[in-house]
Amino acid sequence: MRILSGIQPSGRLHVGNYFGMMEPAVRLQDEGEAFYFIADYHSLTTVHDPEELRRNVRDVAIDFLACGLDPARATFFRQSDVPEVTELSWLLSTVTPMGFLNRCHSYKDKTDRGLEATHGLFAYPVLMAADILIYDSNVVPVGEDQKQHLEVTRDIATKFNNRYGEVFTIPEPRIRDDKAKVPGLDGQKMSKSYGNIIEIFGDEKPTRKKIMSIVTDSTPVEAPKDPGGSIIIDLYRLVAGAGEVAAMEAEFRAGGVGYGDFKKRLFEALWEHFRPMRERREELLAAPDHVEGVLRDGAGRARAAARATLDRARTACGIS
Ligand code: AQP
Repeated sequence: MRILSGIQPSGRLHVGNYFGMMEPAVRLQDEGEAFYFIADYHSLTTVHDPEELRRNVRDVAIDFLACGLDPARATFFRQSDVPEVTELSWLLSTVTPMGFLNRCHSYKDKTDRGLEATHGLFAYPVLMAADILIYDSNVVPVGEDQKQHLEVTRDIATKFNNRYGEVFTIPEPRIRDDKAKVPGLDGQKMSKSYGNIIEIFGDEKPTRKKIMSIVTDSTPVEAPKDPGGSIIIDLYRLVAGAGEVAAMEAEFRAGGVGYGDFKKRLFEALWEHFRPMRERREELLAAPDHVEGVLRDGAGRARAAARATLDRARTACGIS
């Protein structure tokens, strides 16, 4: 089984990225042949400062390795080290009806939020389809927000196969039931562009401050509180055991404890959860050559796999 997933170097990684994609990706390393990449071509739609992009790529590499990506088991690489993917993206674009892209809500969401309406942003799902199909991927672990793009990938692959023969494997999304849409500080999906993120590797004081700023209602300390739909409980569930969550829910219902105390407990649990990863990250920060070597090795392996699929696609459509 081939597993594929990518992450954009468009800023600091957050708790939503971790539980939606990185943690399942790390777990899947043991179940098949995993290919994980840093989507730097994609992030050009939002990051326009070359120095910032280079820094983000390095940070994402270190952070993903710190979170458990094992380069001995998974192929880890920069998207742009496999330029074959851009050629495949063009081949796929020639079978992609405009309707497939017009129905993607992420383009509209992003342009509504002020992002420039470029062709790259509009055609993003085609490059994403190439990313997935070029590695003959069977399974793609992603958060809920990527579900529609996965459907587009499947539709594009089917279109190409119908026109030119069975060239591509049709991939399946792997979306977690419980952690596919991690809420941010304001209750919307945790997202860099909403300014509501908790960084995985933020410093202690600002992280604590952010958690203390989680939006709650104004129920007084002594009054019972509704645990259903509480952002605090939803985040606590990611890092606490079932017993601890049940205990916090019971305290919500009983009253007598303020939101501030629950937030402190949430901070402690989150901080502890990421402690071993923070320690590993410190080691990686001191070994930039090792990290660069991991990406270089990964690119070599990824490129060989990509070349084989691209050649198959070229031959199928008459480009030799
Ligand atoms: N809140 C989330 N809950 C669960 N999964 C999430 N992912 C992102 N946010 C959540 C998943 O993380 C993976 C990598 O995401 P990306 O690099 O494509 O970035 P993104 O989805 O664009 O993340 P942001 O923060 O929401 O960025 P902006 O604001 O730029 O759009 C994906 O699998 C994604 O599902």
